[in-house]
Parts: sequence; structure tokens; C-alpha cells
Amino acid sequence: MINGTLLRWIKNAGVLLAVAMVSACGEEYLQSTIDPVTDYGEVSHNLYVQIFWWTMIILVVVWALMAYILIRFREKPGQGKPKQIHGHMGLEIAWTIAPAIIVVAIVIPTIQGVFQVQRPPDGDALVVEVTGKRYWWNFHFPEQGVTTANELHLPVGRPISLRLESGDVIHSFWVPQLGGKRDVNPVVAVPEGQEAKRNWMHFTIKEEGVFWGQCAEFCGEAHSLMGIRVIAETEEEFQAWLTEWQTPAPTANAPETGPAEDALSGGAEPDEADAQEVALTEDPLVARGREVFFRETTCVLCHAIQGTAAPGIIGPNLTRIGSRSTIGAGMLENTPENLARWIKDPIAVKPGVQMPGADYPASYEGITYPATNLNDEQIQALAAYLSSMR
Ligand code: HEC
Ligand SMILES: [Cu+2]
Repeated sequence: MINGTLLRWIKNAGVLLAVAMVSACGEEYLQSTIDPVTDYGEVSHNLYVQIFWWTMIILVVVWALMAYILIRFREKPGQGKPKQIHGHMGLEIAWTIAPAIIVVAIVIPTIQGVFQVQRPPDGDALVVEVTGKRYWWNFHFPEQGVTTANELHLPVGRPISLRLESGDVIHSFWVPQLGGKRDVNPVVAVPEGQEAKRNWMHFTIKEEGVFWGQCAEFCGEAHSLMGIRVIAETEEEFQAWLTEWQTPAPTANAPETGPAEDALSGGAEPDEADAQEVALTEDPLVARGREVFFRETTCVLCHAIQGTAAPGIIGPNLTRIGSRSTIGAGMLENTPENLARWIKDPIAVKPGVQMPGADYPASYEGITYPATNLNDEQIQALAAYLSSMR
């Protein structure tokens, strides 16, 4: 009998231990809320830890009292009903005041923390204008004249101020390791003579790394498919990235003196070495893709590419899209195959997406953009062209 109970206890304890061990085997959490890398993140994390310990103290006190009561007042053989009591002034006062003190102890640092993380940085901050759209993120560096989408490069060790605004409905910018969720609201009305009211988020990143995030305010069908990647790098790497994004990718535009042009222009001063080099380095599929992108379909209505004639602002800026790690706001790994898949049938990847596919149109703000009707040859070429822009 004793043995049976003991065995059961050991078995249960073993299962619990196994569960605890398995739960510790997870991968590194990419959207961890308890591994902050910014000053902002540390403020909320410290608060969290502080509250955790308050609750632990409460837990221990309550359990200790319960254990004491269970043992001290347990039913004993031959014992009648215990003496009945009604209220105890001292106890009543104590258990009203104690929680009040704990609440105050939590409220004061919380309010301090709220003000602390809202305060703009003292020095010059790097400003990034973040625009949430259904279902992707636009990142614009106004002082550097750089625009990109979904993957935000930021330097470590320097104050950063994100200016948040929505292009349509309410979104929420949330990269847990950087800090708490912050609403991304549309600017509906600007009072005369005043600046539009926008939410800001200020922080300094302390560690290099790639930090994942996502939209945290339900915004429509593909809300859960609206990812963010923040790439925190050294100041030098960041400056190099900016410079790259400010100049056109080598394959963005057609080479100026291609062999074909030389032939057409009657070979006026044909620079043979140049022509040969171009002929050797330019992948015909890339050249074909460029032709499709600019002449045979509607991509340029919605997409821009730095240094080219593509001016569109409805969709993500595709500058050096080949060097981004994902497409579709974190949905697919960025490979030529996946680019082709996306261009042919974006809705299969992301339901509700506002981009036309080969076989269906898209509607954006009441305007219909027809199906692209692209065939597989054109799609392969487009994918090669986009991938080539690194
Ligand atoms: C009606 C406007 C529109 C047209 C036309 C359009 N797109 Fe898009 N495109 C979008 C939108 C909006 C997105 C963002 C989708 C999302 O992630 O929710 C997008 C996303 C993309 C992406 C992924 C970008 C990223 O940041 O991950 C690629 C690549 C792309 N489009 C290529 C093309 C190509 C190539 C064409 C021409 C065949 C094209 N698009 C035509 C609106 C358009
Ligand atoms: Cu959303």
C-alpha cells in the first residue's frame, strides 16, 4: 500500500521533471520578451522582474500559511466541531493594507518606467519613418534619403527614434527585444498650425543581431503574416549599408554600352574590351527580366527601385531586393524560386495581399490593377532580375 503510493509519487515527479526538461530544449526564441537588447527593453524587463519577485513573495507567504493551517487545524479523531469565530479586526486590517502597499510598490516604478521610455533622447537621434501598411512595413530614413521595406538596418550604440504612422488601418510595431508594442495609427486630421500627432519609439540598441518582430494589432486578413526583421549592426556596417542603398545596384539599369547597342549604333568608337566584358558579365536572363519589369508589365506602378525609372509607392521599395533575406514581410526565404512563386501567385503565400498575380487582379484604394498575365518565361526572368540586385 505505502509502496504503491510512493511509486505513484515518484512516477508523477518523474513526468513533471521530464516536462520541465523538454520545455527547456526549445530553440533560441527569436521573439523573446525576456531578453531585451535596448535601454527601453531593459526598463520594462526590470519592471517585469520586480513584479515577478513580488508575486513570488506572495506565493510563498500564502503557501506557508496554507500549509500551517492544513496541518495545525486538520480533523482529529474524536474531535467535535471547532470553535467558530467571526472576523478578526487585526487580520482584516492587515490583509487590506498589505496588498495596498504591494500595489503602490508596483505602480510607482511602472509610471516612472512609462515616462522614461517615452522621453525623446537628449542627443541627435537617427530618425526612421516607419509606415505600416496592409501587410508590410515601409522604412524611410529622411536625412539619408533611403527607403526600404520589412528589413530595417539600424546601428548599435546610437539613439534611434522611430516615427510611426499607418498608411491605412491601425497596426502595431512590435519587436519584443527592442521594447514594448507601440500603436501605428493613421494620421486622420492635422489641427491647423500644429504637427500631426504620431507615436514615436525611442531606444538605443546595445547588441548586434537580427531581431524578429511582427504587427501586433489586428489589421485584416494577413495580419499574422506581417513580419519585421531588425538587423542591428556596427556603425561602419550600417554606414556601408546606407551607401549601398543610396546607389543603384549594378544590374538595376541596362549596361550603357552593351554589344547589341554597339552593333545598332554602327559601332561608333566600339570599345571592344568593354563590350566583351558586358557581354560576359551580363546574364541574359537578368537582362530579359529587366526588360519584362520595365516594358511588359505593371510592376513599376507599385514598386520603386533606387536609381531606375521605377517610381511606384503602393508596394515595397525593391532596391537591392536580392540582398534581403526574406520576401513578403518575412513570409518566404528570398530565393529566385520563391520570388517566382510570389510573382505568379502572391495570394497563395499571403491571403489578402494587395498585389496582382499572373491570374488575378488586385484592388488598391478603389482602383483595380489587372492580372499581370505573365507567363513562366517572363516570371523566371523577373525573378532573376530581382535576385541580381544586391
Ligand atoms: C497593385 C500594386 C502592385 C503591383 C502592380 C505589383 N506589386 Fe508587388 N507588391 C505589392 C504590394 C502591396 C506588396 C506587399 C505585399 C505584402 O507583403 O503584403 C508587394 C510585394 C512584392 C514583393 C515582395 C517585396 C518585399 O518587400 O518582400 C515583390 C518581390 C514584388 N512585389 C514584385 C512585384 C513584381 C515583379 C511585380 C510586377 C510583375 C509586382 N510586384 C507588381 C503591390 C504591387
Ligand atoms: Cu497587423
